[in-house]
Amino acid sequence: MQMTMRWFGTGHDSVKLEQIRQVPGLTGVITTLYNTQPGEVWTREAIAAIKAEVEASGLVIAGIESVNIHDAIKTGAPEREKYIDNYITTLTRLGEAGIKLVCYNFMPVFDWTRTDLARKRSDGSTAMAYNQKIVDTIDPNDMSSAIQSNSNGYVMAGWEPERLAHLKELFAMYQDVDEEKLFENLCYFLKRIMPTCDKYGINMAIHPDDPAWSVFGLPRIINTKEKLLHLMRGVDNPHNGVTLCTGSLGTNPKNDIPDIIGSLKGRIHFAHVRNLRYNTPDDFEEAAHLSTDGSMDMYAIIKALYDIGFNGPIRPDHGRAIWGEVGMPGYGLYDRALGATYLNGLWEAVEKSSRK
Ligand code: DNO
Repeated sequence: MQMTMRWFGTGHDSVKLEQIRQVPGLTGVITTLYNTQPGEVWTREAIAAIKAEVEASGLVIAGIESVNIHDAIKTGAPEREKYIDNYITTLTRLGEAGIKLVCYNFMPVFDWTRTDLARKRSDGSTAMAYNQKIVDTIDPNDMSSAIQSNSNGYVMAGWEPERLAHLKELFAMYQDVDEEKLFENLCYFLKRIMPTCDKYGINMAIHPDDPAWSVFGLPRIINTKEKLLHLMRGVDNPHNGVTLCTGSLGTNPKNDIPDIIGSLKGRIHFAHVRNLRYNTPDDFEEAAHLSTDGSMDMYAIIKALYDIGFNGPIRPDHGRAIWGEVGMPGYGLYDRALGATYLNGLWEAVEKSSRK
């Protein structure tokens, strides 16, 4: 595996490449062109510029998170052809630049959802949290503005104000899209882009729904082992793969993550590894990466990845805000650096004990 950290780009992130470079064992970043909108073609110049900036710091771009998918593709609207062509052009340019991993999601309207970006924990840190009872009563517009105004001045990935200013229209677009239709549209999109992925060796890695169930009545299709395998079979090409996100799949305690990993050999192209704590069936909060701080067995997760021969990029995921750091919620340096170090330690232990 290759240990990496997400970096949003100069001007969009409180963390600097030089700081990331000093985290032991960290060799790459996962980034994006944060100023682009879903559906837009990425320019060769912008790709070359961010690549040069990352490489000048001694790191590499290990993958893109995300090249976002336009809602016309998700809803199967007639304009999807144009947007799929644009996506193919972006993939071609990334492939030409030697970038071979693209993380994306197929969640309607919202990407990940949290009801609290800074819930106080007993150790004085703050972490992001989710409460279903709040989601059941809140207006989606209010949630969107709460996220935007509580993010310490950063634009949270997936909550871009330009797109969410049109929430009403977005919801209307999905009126006739059920889970089956959404799945068909996803397969249609993947089948159209696979020849380009084959040509450049690009691994597409779908990010699971977060949380792993439908919110605000919108369909969601990537949240259990069965659904992941259904998609792997639906477009049976090794470049159609998964971002194994423990914090997303793990929101549903019925998802056995080591078992899911074992069932996806050869199709996990990227791993987001973090822990969370279930408080009640309706409520969870993000924990430190350490197994005993949350509800997941991180050793079993790393061992399962090792056992299937996972060799792609891995990154610590959302961290708590600790030691007074103020950054984008979930994406400060300190707790993610602790997370990377812990995951590296688990990996070394699993690797050495498996060799015997
Ligand atoms: C949240 C992230 C997601 C993820 C996208 C991938 O912090 O895990 O926003 O990047 O779903 O497209």
